[in-house]
Order: sequence, then structure tokens, then C-alpha cells
Amino acid sequence: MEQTGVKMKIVFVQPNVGFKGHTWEALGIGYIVAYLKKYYTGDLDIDFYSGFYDYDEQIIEAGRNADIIGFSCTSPQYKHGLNLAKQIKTPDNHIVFGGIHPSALPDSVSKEECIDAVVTGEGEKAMLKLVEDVAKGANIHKRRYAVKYIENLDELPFPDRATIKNERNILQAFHDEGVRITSVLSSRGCPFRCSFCCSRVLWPHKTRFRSSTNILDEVEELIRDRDIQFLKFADDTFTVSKQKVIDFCKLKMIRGISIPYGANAHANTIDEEMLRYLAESGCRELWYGVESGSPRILKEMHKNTDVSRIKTVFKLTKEYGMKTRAYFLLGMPNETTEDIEMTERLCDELQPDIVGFTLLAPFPCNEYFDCETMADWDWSLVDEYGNDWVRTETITNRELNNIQQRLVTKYQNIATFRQKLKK
Ligand code: B12
Ligand code: SF4
Repeated sequence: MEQTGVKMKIVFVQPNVGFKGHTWEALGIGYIVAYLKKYYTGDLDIDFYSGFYDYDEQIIEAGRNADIIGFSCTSPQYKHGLNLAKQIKTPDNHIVFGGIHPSALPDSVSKEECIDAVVTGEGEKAMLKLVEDVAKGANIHKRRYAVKYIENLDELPFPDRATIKNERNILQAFHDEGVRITSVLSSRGCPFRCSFCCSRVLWPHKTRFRSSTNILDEVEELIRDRDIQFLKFADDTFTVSKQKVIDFCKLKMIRGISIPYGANAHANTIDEEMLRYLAESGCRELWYGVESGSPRILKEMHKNTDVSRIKTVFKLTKEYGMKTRAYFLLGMPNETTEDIEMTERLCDELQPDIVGFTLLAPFPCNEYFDCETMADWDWSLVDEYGNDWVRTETITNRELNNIQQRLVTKYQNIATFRQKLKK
């Protein structure tokens, strides 16, 4: 490895999303920080700020004193990130944007004068290269970094949770739910291609998995060092590989790690044997993207499952003692009120423990985004919990928002945290 030996002061920023609610730890930044600390050969002074917990003034002051400022942005976070970047930029510092939004719209992001470089896709190797370039005095203005994906995820060091001030999120979870919770990522990517989802932009290749040993080493560390009492898997779909899931569950039990956990699941990946292992190993909740009760709409979404399978899987998940969450999405272009009635009937029948009703939003990178007309939208205003864009051929935007509100009110006692907050 090249020896630069140059000391670098880096500030990472997780901008705000525009709504006050529970925010998760900046896991992506945690991964990048750990990678830099392992592989950068010079000294590093790394700090982290969150738009949720820190004042803009603090972030701006820290950023103006750093060599490199790295912003991590989903689309709703981009506006706040850009606003901060404009105030942080000096002739001497280097501003880089990474995460799903810059990955989806690199041209639009890099045309901003205050943004020197854009990283698309996985950030660990790309950020290392960028830091080395800056250390060597290279001009990175208007550079784009996209590097080969890491094949073996076990090579990655665990996220640096001290630097990302994970304790703040854990305390927030404890305040909201009475349990010390944090997130862990066991895989990258999802084999499905739902029309409304952005996963394919960030992780376009086949799904990669960490080994069970590697995941459980991190889990043990989290229990020992951070007194974590519940794990949320941040994977797109935790249940992609039956063999991987069963292997994880078996090893978790063999190692006597009893911590409960929850994860995202896709109905078509589930069978009874997997559910038995999940339940035995401490899985307490499965979160299903059910999306619709209308077979026609499920097809239009490329959801790759059907209503009868969803019903079977919910029934089985409950029989194995796990809680179920059902997320529904309203507003597909051809959706009619009859389709939404089917969704409501399905929800009644499934009786999930938690339910969310979101609205289709044309985030950059899903099939509803139009780069001609939407590239410069204010994404802090476009939300799946209410937006003024979505309408179908037969249902207006106002009607859809009203339907969503009616459903949230109907299921108020089991609505998601975010929808409860909205009321
Ligand atoms: C957990 C999760 C949440 C959590 C919060 C996550 C958080 N940290 O704030 C909750 C449940 C609250 C949530 C809410 C929402 N979410 Co969400 N969420 C996720 C999920 C499933 C995992 C995130 C994660 O931890 N990933 C793992 C880490 C390692 O990946 P990463 O953060 O992307 O980081 C890597 C790269 O992006 C890059 N990188 C990231 N930052 C930086 C910075 C620099 C400087 C560099 C160089 C590189 C870099 O390197 C990292 C390591 O390789 C993702 C899907 C996914 N698998 O990523 C969706 C996802 C991010 N969410 C999405 C959406 C739409 C939302 C909501 C807008 C939904 C809504 N309310 O309408 C909100 C907005 C929240 C927000 N922060 O903007 C979309 C984003 C689409 C978009 N264009 O913005 C995603 C991609 C889901 C999808 N597949 O469509 N979400
Ligand atoms: S199953 Fe979930 S993560 Fe995978 S493509 Fe569909 S919505 Fe995205």
C-alpha cells in the first residue's frame, strides 16, 4: 500500500431528513470510518455530526476546519446537506457527497460548485482512494469515484460506532421504546426488483452475505460493549438465502447468544423450516413489505409474490410466536379504489401487530422518477408518508392522501411509530 503519511482531518455529516422522528445510526459512515482507520497509512482525525442531534452552527464550524467533509445523503437528506456544504466550503477544504442520492443522480449533484467530488455506490474503497488523492495533493474538484464492490464482506472491519456516536441513537431508542436497540447489516443487496425501490442503484450486483461467524462476532461485541438488548437488521431482505439464515440461527444458538432481533422479510423467501429456526434463535419480529392486496397491483410492482402466499406466511409467522409488521404502499399508477379496498381487506385479515400505509414517491432511482422533470426537486418535501405528487389514473392526490389518513386513523393503535407521530 502506498505510504502517504499525511495527517488528514475529516468530518462526516449525516444531514437531517426534514422531519423530527427517530433517526437510525449512520451505519454507512461507520463502515467507511472503520475502513479508513484500518487502511489509511497516515494519521487521521475523524469527527461526525448529525443534523438530527447537532446544531448547524457546530457542523459548519467543524467542517470549515477540516480537510475533507463527507456528506451521507438519501434524497430527503440532500437539501440540508447541500445547504450546509455551501456554508462549509472554503478554497482549502474538499467536500464529497456519497450515499443513495448522489449514487442515483451524480450529474445533478456534481454540478453544485461547492461539491468537489461525488462517490457512487459502495463507499469504503472509494473514500480511501479519495483521501489518499487529497493527501497527495491531487485536484479532486469535479471528480467522480466509483470503485469495484467488495466481494467478501467479512473483509470489512465492523462499523466504528464510537465515531458515529451510536450511543445517541441507542439512548433515543431507549427513550422511545424502553430497550437499547441498534442496527446491524448482514448482507448487501436484494435479488428482487420492485418497481418503487432504490436498492438496485446502491447494490446493483448479486446479493453479498457476511458469514454467520462474522455477524455474530459483531453482535457479541455490541452486547458486551454497548449493552444492546434488541437488534434491528438493516438488510434490504434478511431472508434472501434460506441456507444462510438457518446457518446464522444455528450458530447463534450454539454460541448461546440469546439477544432478540427483528428483520425485513419477503414472503416468497419464507418457509416453515426457516420460521422455526428464526423463532428458536430469538427472532421476535418479521417486517414484510406486503404492499397491496390486489393481485394486479402486486404484479405491476414486480413484487414477485401473491396474496395467498402472503396470507400463509403471516399465519405461520404468528404460529411461531413472532410479531408481524405489514407495510402497504398506495398510489401505483393504475391503482383504483377497488384495489385499495382489497388492500384494506387484506390488512383486516392479516391482523399485523404493526402496520404502515405509505404513498408512492418517485425517488431518484425507482421506476417513477423522471430525470427530465424531477432532477432538481426539493426531496425534503417528497415523502412516502405524504406527498403532493402521487396520483393514479382514477384517484387524485388529495383523495389518496385522504385515503391514507383514513387508513392510519382506522389502524391507529397499531400504526408505525412515524404515523403515530404525524397525528
Ligand atoms: C434502515 C433504513 C432506514 C431507517 C433510517 C436509516 C438511517 N440511517 O437514517 C429508517 C427506517 C428510519 C428509514 C427511513 C427512510 N428511508 Co430508508 N432505508 C433504510 C435501509 C433499509 C438501510 C440503510 C442502511 O443502514 N444501509 C447500510 C449502509 C451500509 O449503507 P449506506 O448508508 O447506503 O452507505 C453505503 C453507501 O451508500 C456509501 N455512502 C453512504 N454515505 C456516504 C458518505 C460518503 C462521504 C461516501 C463517500 C459514501 C457514502 O457507502 C456506504 C458503505 O458502503 C435502506 C436500504 C439500504 N439497504 O441501504 C433504506 C433507504 C435508504 N431508505 C429509503 C427511503 C425512501 C426512506 C424514507 C425516505 C422513507 C420515507 N419516510 O418516505 C425515510 C427517510 C430516512 C432518511 N434517513 O432519509 C430509500 C432511499 C431512497 C432515496 N433515493 O433516498 C432506501 C435506499 C430504501 C430503498 N431501497 O428504496 N430508512
Ligand atoms: S424486496 Fe424490498 S428491498 Fe428488495 S427490491 Fe423489493 S422493496 Fe426493494
